[in-house]
Amino acid sequence: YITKENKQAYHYLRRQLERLPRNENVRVLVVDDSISSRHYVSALLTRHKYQVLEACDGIEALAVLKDNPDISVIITDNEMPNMRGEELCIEIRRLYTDDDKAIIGISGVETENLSTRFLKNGANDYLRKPFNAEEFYCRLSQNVDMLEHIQTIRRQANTDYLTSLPNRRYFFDTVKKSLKARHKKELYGLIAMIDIDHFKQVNDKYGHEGGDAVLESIGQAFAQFFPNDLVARLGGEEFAIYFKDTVADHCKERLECFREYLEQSSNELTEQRISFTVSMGLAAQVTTDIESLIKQADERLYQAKASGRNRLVH
Ligand code: GH3
Ligand code: MG
Ligand code: MG
Ligand code: MG
Ligand code: MG
Repeated sequence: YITKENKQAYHYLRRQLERLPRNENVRVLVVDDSISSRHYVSALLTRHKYQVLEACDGIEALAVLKDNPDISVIITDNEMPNMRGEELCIEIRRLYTDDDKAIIGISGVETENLSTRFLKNGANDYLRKPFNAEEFYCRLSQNVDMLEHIQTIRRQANTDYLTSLPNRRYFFDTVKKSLKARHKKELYGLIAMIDIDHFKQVNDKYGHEGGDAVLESIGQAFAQFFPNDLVARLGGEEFAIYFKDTVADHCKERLECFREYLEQSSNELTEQRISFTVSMGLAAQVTTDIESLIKQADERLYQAKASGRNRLVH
């Protein structure tokens, strides 16, 4: 018959089974100088389908991390030659953001306050050897869940919900960094501002859903025409492109090509076959100041509007 305990065990096992397919995408690095402990932990991980990498000390661990940036969890012993696990934690936290990797410390030798030191140095969790396999799986999957939640929230914070394009926040953060690098090499920063023409009329004629469909479809068209550049929805029906590695002349041609494509075929993008055009302003400056580039692009966009719309001013 079903007791409370075996009901809990049943639910636990079901949850673990549901996790197995997901675990296949989780890479775990096991760091331990003892071959037998390392293999024991690796075997536990493999049994639950995690992808396992191994290192015999902190130095090797840092090299493996460098070669495999997608490792998300590090399980480390403490007593090891060259570098102790608690020191490895400090190094990992210095090199990688704490929402990128989780660290679980393990040790059989419980020196004073070791668990506290591990946690203070940036570990997320600590297990004492010998440990219980179920507890190990629970702590590991909780840490993986936490990383995934943070990544989801970060992705959502940087993405426009309607078009799935990067949003204003992501655009400004990324472009500011990139402008610094381009400025050092004395290269132009290039930004285009794009605004849909008479978009209010689209909403008036086709309703808000029609307007939304246009925004979604232009988002996809942007992604196709400018796959290697940063295209963002800055707000409303206004978009910006930051050109990563190119010269002003190429940008002009490609923007012109995009404008022509919309003029001729925008109606193919939506079910309601809504035609629309865009106006664009392109700015080019050797600068680290994103505001000044945006201002120039905006002024040129305004000129494009004032001189009849459906055109690029550069
Ligand atoms: P112009 O050619 O001068 O740019 O004219 P316009 O009508 O495009 O510009 P205006 O700034 O007057 O109007 C922009 C409109 O975009 C008003 C607003 O209701 C609409 N809009 C902004 N965001 C959204 C959205 O997310 N969905 C929909 N459907 N409409 C939006
Ligand atoms: Mg050891
Ligand atoms: Mg507009
Ligand atoms: Mg307007
Ligand atoms: Mg506008």
